[in-house]
This record gives sequence, structure tokens and C-alpha cells, in this order.
Amino acid sequence: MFSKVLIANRGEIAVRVIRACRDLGVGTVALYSELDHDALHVRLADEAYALGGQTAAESYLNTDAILDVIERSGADGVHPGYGFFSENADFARAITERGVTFIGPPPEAIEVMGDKISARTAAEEVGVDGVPGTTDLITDPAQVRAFGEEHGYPIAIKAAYGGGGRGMKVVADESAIEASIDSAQRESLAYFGREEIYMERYLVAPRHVEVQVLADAHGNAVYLGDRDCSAQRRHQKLIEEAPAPDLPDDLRRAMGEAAVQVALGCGYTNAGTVEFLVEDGAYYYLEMNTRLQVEHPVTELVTGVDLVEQQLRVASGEPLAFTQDDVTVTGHAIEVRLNAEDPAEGAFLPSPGRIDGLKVPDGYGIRFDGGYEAGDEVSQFYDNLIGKLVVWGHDRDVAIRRTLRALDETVVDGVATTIPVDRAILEHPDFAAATHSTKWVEETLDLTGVRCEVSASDDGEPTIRRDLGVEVDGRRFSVSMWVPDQAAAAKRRRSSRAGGAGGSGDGSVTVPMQGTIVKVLVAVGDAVEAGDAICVLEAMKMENNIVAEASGEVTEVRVAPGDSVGSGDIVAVIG
Ligand code: MV4
Repeated sequence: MFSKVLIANRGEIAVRVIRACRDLGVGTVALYSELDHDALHVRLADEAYALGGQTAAESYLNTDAILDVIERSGADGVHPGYGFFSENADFARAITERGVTFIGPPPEAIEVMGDKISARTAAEEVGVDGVPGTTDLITDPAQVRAFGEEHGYPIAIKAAYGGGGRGMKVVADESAIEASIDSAQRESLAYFGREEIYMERYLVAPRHVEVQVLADAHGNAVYLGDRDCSAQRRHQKLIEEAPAPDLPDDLRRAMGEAAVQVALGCGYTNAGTVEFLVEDGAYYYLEMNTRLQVEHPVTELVTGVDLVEQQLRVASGEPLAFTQDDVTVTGHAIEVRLNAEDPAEGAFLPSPGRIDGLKVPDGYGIRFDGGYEAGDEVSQFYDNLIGKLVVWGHDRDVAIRRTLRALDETVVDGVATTIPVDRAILEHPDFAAATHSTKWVEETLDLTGVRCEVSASDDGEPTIRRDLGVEVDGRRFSVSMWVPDQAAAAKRRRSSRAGGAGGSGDGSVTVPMQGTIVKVLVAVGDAVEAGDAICVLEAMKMENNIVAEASGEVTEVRVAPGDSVGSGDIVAVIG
């Protein structure tokens, strides 16, 4: 087992890994950006080191700074969490070259699965089929036309180096082929810097079912049941559950065994997830995620297996202590992601800020995996996942009711949360009947009136305990003190925050949050109306239209696709 593990991440997943290490008597090393100098993961770790910087690129993605801390701390293992460097083969190699263990799969497996075409080929080689499609790159519209004649429409054109649905275009009929190829290539180039594309038949309303796998370095691999993640919008999962409801036993078993074959076929070790689409009683392999996933706790609650403990054991060379026959699934588990976002009737507006109050639910069958406590700040620079409510019940109906009960007990003051939309999903008869697909939240769920007002905590405490970080020579030590709670007082005075795109009334169009410009929709000289989209900003894995506040002529365009912008930056000026 490791003696000291460095967690190359932040927020709830860093907290989750630190807790697992503590359970095993393994020392923990946290990293922090300037904004996170006093974050929960930093307070919980045995040691913490400064990376500097504010944005992810300046901090949690700063390879040199992280490698330097690995060396200084003497860590013998690195857990990447999810996101950041978790699926970066170069990072895994750089760590391994320094004699430190990457707590994840071999870099070769990350590479095979990072390229969607080789990921498809790898599955085909072990007899696991994807959606009918090809592993050829599209170089000529005639290929798509021929595919349409054989398999029919719609067809999905996908980015070979894509992910998260970006670069994917649905071709409804023959007339749309050329335009779809163009826009898939353009989007793919903007997001991933590569324009290779391929195609598959497009499934219109599938369910997203994924299988958790775990493999050791001695050739043993098991699957730990499945999860349904169909309740999502714009590729952001809202609610996940295990097991996937209403799957025939033989299909479930076949999918589990297929997942294990895919893992063994690419030399996989550690925890991983094989994604499938399920439609009309058939399953189709989609891709493999070579990391621990956000929704892993639902699998833990129904199997009793601590996945992070297993990751640490497998990475330190231990063989799996159980076989497939030992794995059982008991009851039902549901995870609700609590994001600092106002559902705003479907607009999902980010709501960063200080969490003035946080009361998490408790009681039988309840687990809360949080990354923040009251007094902590949710920054616009990072993922705004506050925490995850994970609930177990002896069957799905019990789990749904208990999740609603737990949400009733949950209080978050100071930032808006996605709780109202979670409630709308959990109370809906379609969700109860498990007839929902990946399209359901966007196309069927009515979000009229579903919003979250920012509530202010009303306790009159004049002081608050702050566990402050004192940094000495780039290493963090903590000191507790009681200080006047000025931020809470200021927040109480402040009126409710404005959401969406902003402007200053002088014709400048600004962005409301940090992100990347993926498309510019106007040019100097264009006439625009109030409400017209000026550009598309990608932030927190979502595309946001930045709109003009007033009508007029575009006199300046200050951004181009690929530019990084910060909150308040001017993208264009309307004269
Ligand atoms: C598909 C599909 C339908 N047919 N491929 C979206 C993200 C990427 N991982 C693959 N995705 C999809 N691929 C074919 N051939 C539908 C989706 C899809 C989806 C998949 C899983 C979870 C949510 C989704 C939401 C929209 C589309």
C-alpha cells in the first residue's frame, strides 16, 4: 500500500479520495490554487502545497508545478480524480517516469480509449459491437450517402477525438450530408484541434447505461453492476442511479461481460466505465471512460465495494480479493448532483459565490459527498459541483421517496442550486416508470416555474470560524480563528443577482463568466437586434449564447474562436 498519496484535484472528488486514504492509514497531500488556499480538500489533507494561479490552466493543469510538488512531498502515488489530468496519458507517463505510481489505468489504455475510432476498433476486436457504423474516417460525402442507403437515417457524424457530444451532428436526410460534415469538422477543430470525423446510425431516444469495471494487474477483471445516467441535459448528468431500471437479466449480464472483455482487451487496470446506449431491448457499446466517475457512489451503495479503496489496492499491486461470483447488487441507489446553478426554467445559469449556510441531510440510507462547507466559496473558475446526495433504498420507489425526503432537509444559502430541477425529475411519473431516455429532460420535462432563488441565511451570528491557511515556503499550515462575517452581511444587503449575459449600457457586450469562445456569429458592420446572439461561450462544459442587450450596428469584435475570456470581458461593441 502507498505511504503518501498526492491528490491532483480539488472539490468533492479530492475530499472523497482523501477520506479513502485516511481509512487505509495512507498519508494525503493536497494541491491548491490561489482561490483554493482554504478549500475543504486542503483543510482535510495531511499536507497541502501551493500551485499558484487561479484558472485551472494556471493551477490544477500546471504539470511542472504538480511534478515539483510530487517531488517535494515525497508522495509515492498520485490520484487524479476525474477531469483535469485523469485521462491524460502524458501526465500518467511523466509521473511513472519519476518512479511514482499513477492511480489509474496504463497510459496505453488511456490512449486507445481517447481516440473514439480506436476505442470502437478495440471493442470490435473482442466481439463487442457499437451502434452500426464504420471505423473509417469520412473523407467524401459519398461515404455518408452510401451508409444512409444501407442503414437509413438519421446518421450521427462524430468527432474522432471528441467527447461529451461536442462535434457530433445528426444528419436527418441526404440533403443535410454536406452541411453536417462541414459543421462537425468545424466544431471538432474548434474544440479538439483535430477535424477527423466518422459516422454511426443515430439512435433517436436511447437510454445511457454504463458498466463499472475493476481490473487488477494480474489479469483479473470484474464488473460491478450498471448505472443509468439518462437524466441529463446538454451532456451534463443531473441524476444517476444503480442498477439501471428494468433491464432484462440476460441483457444486463451480457453487457457486464462485454464491458469486462473490452477492459481486458485494452490491457486495462484500475477502475473504469464502459458506456452503452440501450434502445428497444438491444445494447450498443459507445466508449470507455478511463477514470473514476462522478457517479461512482451509486455503485458503491448497491455493491458494498469502496471503489477508491479498490483503486488504491489495485494500483499498489494487490490482486483483487473477490471474483465476479462474489459481486452482488442489493437494493437501489440514486445520486443527485448539487450544482451551484439556477435552473431558471431551463436556462441553467451559473451561481458562483459564497455558501453562507449549508445543512446536509442525514438518516438511514443517506450519504453526502461534499466539496464545500458553510463559509466556502464556489468559484466561477471551476466546476460548480457543491456535492452529491447519494441515497440507498431497498427498492427504486423507496430510494426515490427517500431522495425527495433528503432534498427537503437540504438547505443551501448564498448560492442557487439545481435542487428544484432534481425535485421535478424525481416527482415525475415518467421517471417513476423509468420510461425516460437521454432526450427526456430536454424534450419532455416541463421546467416552467422551476427556478432557485438565492436564499440568505438569517442567523445573526456576528462572527464566523475561519480555518485559515498560513503558507510558509509554499507549504500550507492551518490556523483557526473567529472573525467578523462581513461577506455574509454584504450578501444579505445585496439584492438578488442578475444572471445571463451582461452589458454596461454603453453598447459593450460582455461575458458573465470565464470560458472559451467557440463561435463568433457577427462581424463589424452587422446590424443586430436586442437579444441576438453575438458569440457562443463554452463554460462549464456548456455552450452559452452571449446576446446583444440593445439593437444597433456592430462596431467592434474583440474575440475569435478559441480565445479564453474572463467574467466581464468585452466581446463586442454595438454602436
Ligand atoms: C450517440 C447517440 C445516438 N446514436 N450515438 C453523446 C455523447 C457521446 N458520448 C455520445 N453521445 C451520443 N451518441 C449514436 N450513434 C446519442 C448520444 C447522446 C447521449 C449519449 C449518452 C448520454 C446522453 C446523451 C445525450 C444526447 C446524445
